[in-house]
Amino acid sequence: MGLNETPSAERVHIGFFGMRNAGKSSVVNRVTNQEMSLVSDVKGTTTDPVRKSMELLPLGPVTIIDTPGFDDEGALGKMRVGKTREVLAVCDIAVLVTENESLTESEKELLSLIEKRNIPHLVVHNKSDLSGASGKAHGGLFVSAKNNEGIEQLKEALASMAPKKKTVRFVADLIEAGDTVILVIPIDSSAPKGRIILPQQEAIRDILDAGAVSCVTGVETLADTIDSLKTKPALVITDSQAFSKVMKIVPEDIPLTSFSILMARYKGFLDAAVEGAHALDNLKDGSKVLIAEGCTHHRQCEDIGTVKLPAWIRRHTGAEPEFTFTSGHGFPDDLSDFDLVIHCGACMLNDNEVRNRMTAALDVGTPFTNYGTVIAHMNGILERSLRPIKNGR
Ligand SMILES: Nc1nc2c(ncn2[C@@H]2O[C@H](COP(=O)(O)OP(=O)(O)OP(=O)(O)O)[C@@H](O)[C@H]2O)c(=O)[nH]1
Ligand SMILES: [Mg+2]
Repeated sequence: MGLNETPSAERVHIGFFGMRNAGKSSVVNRVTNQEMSLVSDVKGTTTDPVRKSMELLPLGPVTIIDTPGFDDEGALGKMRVGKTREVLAVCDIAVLVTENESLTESEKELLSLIEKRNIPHLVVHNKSDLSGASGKAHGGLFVSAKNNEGIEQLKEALASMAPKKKTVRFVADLIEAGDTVILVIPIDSSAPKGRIILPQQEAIRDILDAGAVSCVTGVETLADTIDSLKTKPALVITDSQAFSKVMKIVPEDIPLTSFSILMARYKGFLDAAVEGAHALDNLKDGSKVLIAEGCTHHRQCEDIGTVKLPAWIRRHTGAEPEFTFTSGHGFPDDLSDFDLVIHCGACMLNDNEVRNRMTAALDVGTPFTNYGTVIAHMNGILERSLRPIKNGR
C-alpha cells in the first residue's frame, strides 16, 4: 500500500459477476479505462478474481474486482464458483453482467445470491451492439463494452449506489478538542518492524482531526507519562495484549479502553462482540471455537490468534475446547457447528465483510466476538473498557 493511499477497508468494493463470456472483463476494462483483465472468446478466460484499487470518478476510491464466470461446469467450475462467492462477501456493490436481454435461470440464481446478502446491485446487459438495444433496461442498463457505449451511465449509476460515508468515527467522537489521549503501544518481538499497525495509525489521525493531542508510550513508561501530564488524560487506549499490566497502572478515574474495542465499535459489531465474550464462560471440553484472522500477513495477530488466545482461554475456562483457525478471505460457509467465533480486530476487512461474517454466525445462533473484547473479558476489565463508550462522553 502506498503511503497516500486509502486503506482497502475504506474503499468501495465493486464486484462484476456473471456467466462465462458475458463480457465481465471487457466491461471492467472499459469502466477502469485500463487493460486490467484478459479478454477472449474462450469461455473461462478469467480463472481467479482480479482486483484493482483506483480512483473512479465520480465515485472516489474504489476496489474493482473482476470475477471468474459463475457457471459451475466440472471441477474447475466448482473452484471458480467458490472464489466468486468469496468476492461476494466483500462487495459493497455488485454488478451482474449478462449478454442476454432477459436473465437465464443460472443468472437468476446468481442474482438471488446477491439479493440474499442485501448487496446493492445493478444488472448490465452487455453486447448491446449485437441486440441494438440502448439506454435503461428493465431494472438495469444496456451497454456495449465493444463500442464503449453506456459506460459513463454505468459509472454514474455506480456512484449513486455507493454507501453513504459513515458517520461513526474511530475515537474522535469520544473526545474533545484540547484533550490529551494516551496510546499504549508495546513494542515487543511481535510488533512489526519500523512501523505501527493500522488501528494505531487511525487512532492518531482521528485524535489529530478532533484537535486533541495524542501521547504515545510503551507500558514501562506509562506511569511516568501520566504523572508528567499537567491535566488528567481524557482517555487511555491500550493494545489489548497489555491490558493486564495497563489496568493496574491507569487510575480508576481515568477512562481506559483498547484499540480492539474501538475497532469493533467502528466496524459496527461491538454489541455482538460483548455478548460473544460472555459466551466464553460457557465453553466446555470439546466445545468448538473458530479463531478467524482477517489477513494473512500480520505476525503479531497470528501469534495472538493461534498461540496466546487458545492458552488464555484454556486457563480462563479450565476446559479443553477444540480450536479451528482460518485466515485471510477464507471463512467457513456454515458456522452452525461452532460454539463461538472469535475474530481478529478486522482492521484489514471492509465493513460488509465483517458484518457478513457476524451475520453468518448470529443467524445460526453462534456467538461472534473479537480478540480484544475476549481479552478484556478474561482480564475482568470489559466493563471498564466499555465505560468511555457507553458514557458517549
Ligand atoms: N459484440 C460484442 N462482443 C463483446 C462485448 N463485450 C465482450 N465481447 C466479447 O465477448 C467475449 C468474452 O469477453 P470477456 O470480457 O472475456 O468475457 P468474460 O465474461 O470476462 O468471460 P470469462 O472470463 O471467460 O468468464 C470476447 O470475445 C469479447 O470480445 C460487446 O460489448 N460486444
Ligand atoms: Mg473474464
